[in-house]
Amino acid sequence: MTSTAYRTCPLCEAVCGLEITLDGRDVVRVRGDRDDVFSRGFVCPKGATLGELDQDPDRLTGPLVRRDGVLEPATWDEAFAAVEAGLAPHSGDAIGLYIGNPNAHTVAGQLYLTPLRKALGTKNVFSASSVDQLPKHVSAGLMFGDPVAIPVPDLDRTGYLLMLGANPLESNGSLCTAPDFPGRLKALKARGGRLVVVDPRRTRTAALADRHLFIRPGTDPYLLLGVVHTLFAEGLVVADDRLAGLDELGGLAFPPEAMAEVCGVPADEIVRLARELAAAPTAVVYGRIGTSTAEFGTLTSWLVDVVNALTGNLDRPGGAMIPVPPHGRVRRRKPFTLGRWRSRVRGLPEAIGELPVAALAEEIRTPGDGQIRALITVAGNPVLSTPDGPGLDAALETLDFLVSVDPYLNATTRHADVILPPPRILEAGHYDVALLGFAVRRVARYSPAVLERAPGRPNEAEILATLTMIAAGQDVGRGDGGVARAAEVLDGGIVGAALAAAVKDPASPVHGRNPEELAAALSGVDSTERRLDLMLRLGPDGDAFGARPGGLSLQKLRDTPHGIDLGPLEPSLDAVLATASGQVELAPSEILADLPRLRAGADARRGGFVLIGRRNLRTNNSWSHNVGGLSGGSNRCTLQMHPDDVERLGLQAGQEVKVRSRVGAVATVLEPSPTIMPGVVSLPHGFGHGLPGTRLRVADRTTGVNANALTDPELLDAVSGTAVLNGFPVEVTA
Ligand SMILES: Nc1nc2c(c(=O)[nH]1)N[C@H]1C(S)=C(S)[C@@H](COP(=O)(O)OP(=O)(O)OC[C@H]3O[C@@H](n4cnc5c(=O)[nH]c(N)nc54)[C@H](O)[C@@H]3O)O[C@H]1N2
Ligand SMILES: Nc1nc2c(c(=O)[nH]1)N[C@H]1C(S)=C(S)[C@@H](COP(=O)(O)OP(=O)(O)OC[C@H]3O[C@@H](n4cnc5c(=O)[nH]c(N)nc54)[C@H](O)[C@@H]3O)O[C@H]1N2
Ligand code: SF4
Ligand SMILES: [Mo]
Repeated sequence: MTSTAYRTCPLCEAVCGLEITLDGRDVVRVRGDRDDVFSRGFVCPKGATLGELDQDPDRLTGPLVRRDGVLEPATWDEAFAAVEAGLAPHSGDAIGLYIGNPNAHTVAGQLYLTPLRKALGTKNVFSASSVDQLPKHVSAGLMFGDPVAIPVPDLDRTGYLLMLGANPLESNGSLCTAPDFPGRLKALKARGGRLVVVDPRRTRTAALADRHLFIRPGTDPYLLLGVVHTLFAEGLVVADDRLAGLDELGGLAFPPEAMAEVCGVPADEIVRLARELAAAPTAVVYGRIGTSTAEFGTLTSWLVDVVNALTGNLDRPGGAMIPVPPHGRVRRRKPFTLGRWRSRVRGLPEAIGELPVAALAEEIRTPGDGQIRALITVAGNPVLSTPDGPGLDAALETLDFLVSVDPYLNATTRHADVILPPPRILEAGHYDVALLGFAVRRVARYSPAVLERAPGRPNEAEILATLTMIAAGQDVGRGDGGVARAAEVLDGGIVGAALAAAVKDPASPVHGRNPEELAAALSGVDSTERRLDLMLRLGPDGDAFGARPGGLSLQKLRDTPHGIDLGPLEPSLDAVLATASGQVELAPSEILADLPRLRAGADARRGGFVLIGRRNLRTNNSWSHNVGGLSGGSNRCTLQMHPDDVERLGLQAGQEVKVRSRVGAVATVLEPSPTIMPGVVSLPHGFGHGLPGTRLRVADRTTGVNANALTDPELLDAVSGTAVLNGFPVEVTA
């Protein structure tokens, strides 16, 4: 008997609605949900093969525990007992935590890692953010007071989009949740708007643009400083009394002519960009991975929003807007600060509660007080995804204890002493706690679990809640359903505290009501769902437990499987701003302090090759390669190089070349490509499977090398500690 289910795709930030046809527990077809209010039928190859991923026979069906050196199947009780024993000798900073990217796509990752971090009380928290968007958190934190108040381009209404270092036609977008990004860009052009793409490679997105400007990797801040200079020089700055620091910005001298020499974008083009941005009825600058995992990631992330603010496009329709998701934003009481603590070995600054992952290996390797001896990884594969992966690979082997919450036995988890696999994707409910905060429209959607779990199998929320209890030294009696009880105990406490605060808050729609009654009114199949219900009902669109009839609740979202459209983005800056001054800080001293490094860097970038990454529509970082439907065809892990460079070096298409950086070397196949700038080579990340002890039968057979054997843990964006994955020097030889 077949059945149909609707579920949000958890694989990338586009959060498409999927229509899933099942035969019993088998997925027989996945297509885009044409009635989905946000994605309207769009789907990409990854979403279309979600069934294959979900039913991958290599996904672990139960925990593994290492006994006499060998990972063996165990019961959940045995596995948690092994975790308890493995963590027991360690405390404080000796226990590290690594949080991977898929946590942005699960309810468990969003709601249960904060309690785990608190229970661990360690300074040694790391995540994929410091190989990704951390510079944007830091710039938003310093400018707006809140590191998650990240403005997104108002894609559907803007008249002019300047895009730097992003390739949404392959990635489907990031820090800009917009299902069918390609369609939205075409709509922009169809309504007479313009798209300008700045990228060292003529990507598919660049090919769609009205104009594509090649830029030398890592030099975007020079281009944007040239734009800022021009806006001031030509009197194009739009006054706004919410902006602080205009005088300091106006005093920075970065003339386009000098900037052009460094970044390779002609001075007249820089001036033209400034004039077009100022003249367009609405315009927005948007920068992503290529601007963030780069030498001056924070400076560039900051400049993107500086230009948006100076041209009057911050917080206005068609410009850059800070989304308020249906479950609301937590208003910060204290403005963001950077560097509340530092890493032990290199003294790198903390940001948003974590340290740069580029420091993880040395924190494991270097003896002394606070050395990491036990590590927890949750949905991460840092051996393939972070700088000097092979170095980290070796360091993990020296740990006393490693526990990984992960469905796969892969490059990272093969070192684990215990692996705790979450159940199938379709066995968990889904709500985009993180990504709706970056969405280009206000949308609400909940997908209940499609399939039931095997009895006794915990879901990921319960796994993380149990780890939290273990870390806190609390005994919830794990046997006999105690894993579920851990989540209930944790959630009960969180719900109780949230309601107690809400009823005391005169600004809350439930002010003065009885918190026990409200708690009893929450609905859901488990405590996780009740927590979501609470967030929705107290959110800006919520029913406020009856005070706002017709408002959102989890039940209302259950009743509307294709989602509820809440309309376009609305100005939100006044409600969101959390700086001490109450203004937008356009010239934070922590960021300006990096300008001398930028001025010095201008001379350093001459000669030799620099390497950049690239993404492909059929990959998802390091963990899509086990899906047969995505992995066939030609080798995608090639080194792209401009034909002139190929000829100059006397190399041949298809030959094996050696790529060497300061830290390592890989051998890969050369692919001449006119799409890439001379002097630049490109290698994708996420490959390098087939290490001993892994169980990824499809991925282990694919060709491809670990690009992070080349990336250098010493090369960081100085302000945020984010790794330089784009634009670092390499040597290429036959
Ligand atoms: N298919 C697919 N989709 C994905 C992923 C995936 O692995 N595969 N990963 C997901 C994740 S985790 C993320 S964070 C997003 C990322 O989403 P995007 O930011 O769109 O990522 P990329 O496609 O890597 O695009 C980055 C672009 O920056 C360019 N670039 C490199 N260096 C520079 C530079 O110095 N300056 C400028 N201006 N450009 C530069 C590159 O040539 C590339 O075209 O994608 C998500 N979506
Ligand atoms: N050279 C280079 N390196 C890069 C990048 C680059 O552009 N160039 N991009 C960087 C970016 S943007 C990112 S986000 C990082 C990603 O870095 P990571 O998050 O460390 O790595 P992923 O490859 O996304 O691995 C995800 C892991 O989560 C597991 N997993 C999948 N779904 C679930 C789930 O539901 N629950 C749990 N518990 N586990 C799950 C997978 O099996 C896999 O082990 O890589 C970064 N690395
Ligand atoms: S674009 Fe992203 S969210 Fe949409 S189907 Fe593809 S992987 Fe899933
Ligand atoms: Mo990412």
